[in-house]
Amino acid sequence: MKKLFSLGLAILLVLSVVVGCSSTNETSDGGKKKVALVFKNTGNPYGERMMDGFKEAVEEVGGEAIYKAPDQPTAEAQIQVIEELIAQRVDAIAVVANDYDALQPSLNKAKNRGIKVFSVDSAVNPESRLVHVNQADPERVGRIQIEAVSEMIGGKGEIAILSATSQASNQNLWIEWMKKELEDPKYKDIELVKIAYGDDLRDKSVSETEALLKTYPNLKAIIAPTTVGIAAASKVIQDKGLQGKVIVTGLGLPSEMAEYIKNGVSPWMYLWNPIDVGYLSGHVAIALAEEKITGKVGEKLNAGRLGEKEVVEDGEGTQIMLGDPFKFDKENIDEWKDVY
Ligand code: RAM
Repeated sequence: MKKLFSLGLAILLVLSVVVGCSSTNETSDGGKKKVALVFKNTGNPYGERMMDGFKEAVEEVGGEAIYKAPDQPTAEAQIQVIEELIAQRVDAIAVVANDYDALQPSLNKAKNRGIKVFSVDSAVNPESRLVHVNQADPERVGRIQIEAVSEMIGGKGEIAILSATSQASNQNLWIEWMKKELEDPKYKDIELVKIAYGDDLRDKSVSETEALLKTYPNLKAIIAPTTVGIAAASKVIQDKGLQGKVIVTGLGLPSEMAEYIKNGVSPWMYLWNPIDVGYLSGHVAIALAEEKITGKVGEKLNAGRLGEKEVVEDGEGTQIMLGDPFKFDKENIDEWKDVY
């Protein structure tokens, strides 16, 4: 009896050690927490910089970071990637969504298997996510691009938008706010003639820009709220010697835009730090996987070098906000072009 008792005690001791090991950044089988970032598509340096930050944060707290992106920026392609991650039994999935609603069945499947799912940069609907990691206030992002373009063209003339895909939820939300800003009578002489979609593919963004120039010979400016689009549009304008005639602005990576900011193809543009967007989501992924947060309003997490971050309201859902969009112009572009 005494022997049996001490055997039981020994088993209990071993068990408590195993459970103890699993309390930080490790799964119940003793491995590290595996968390994945799913970007829109391959070949976009913005996504690569996001992954740099994601990996940095996840490794800082002892987890394992996985980066995935389909070849094409479609919901179908992302669903396939999510299915693979479910089979791999990852602990959390952060998705930069190619569609607001279409990922819901596969994200819910992941949720039902105990995987913590959330969106970052480009949101999914609140039913499909625990929280959204937002780079900046969408209203501000939309409105400043219209304010900028108006100043650049003297408040008068035809403008066009060159976006990413027609389903991209981040670009679509920013465009909604651009249209709202345009309703102000002070923009009565500005006409938005077309919204074109370059699908965040370099070649398609180039050919869509060329088509805009051909169809609208009086075009005064192109707003591209996508890093791929703004670089492609700027290249076309420069190659055709149209700088000063057709202005380009929007959201761009300093590393890809420095040349065009300096030579005036794009007088100025905006963005946030994509490394920090990834870094914040890495911390969110681990905090969710460890059940330190659940995505409810008022919860706080330690986001490493970004300090403490709080879950706040976002319409029907919740979000964690990174900060404000940043303006890049001739004065400061050199400081940033080697950073991202
Ligand atoms: C592209 C992507 C990304 C967006 C940036 C501004 O790289 O569409 O989702 O946030 O542009």
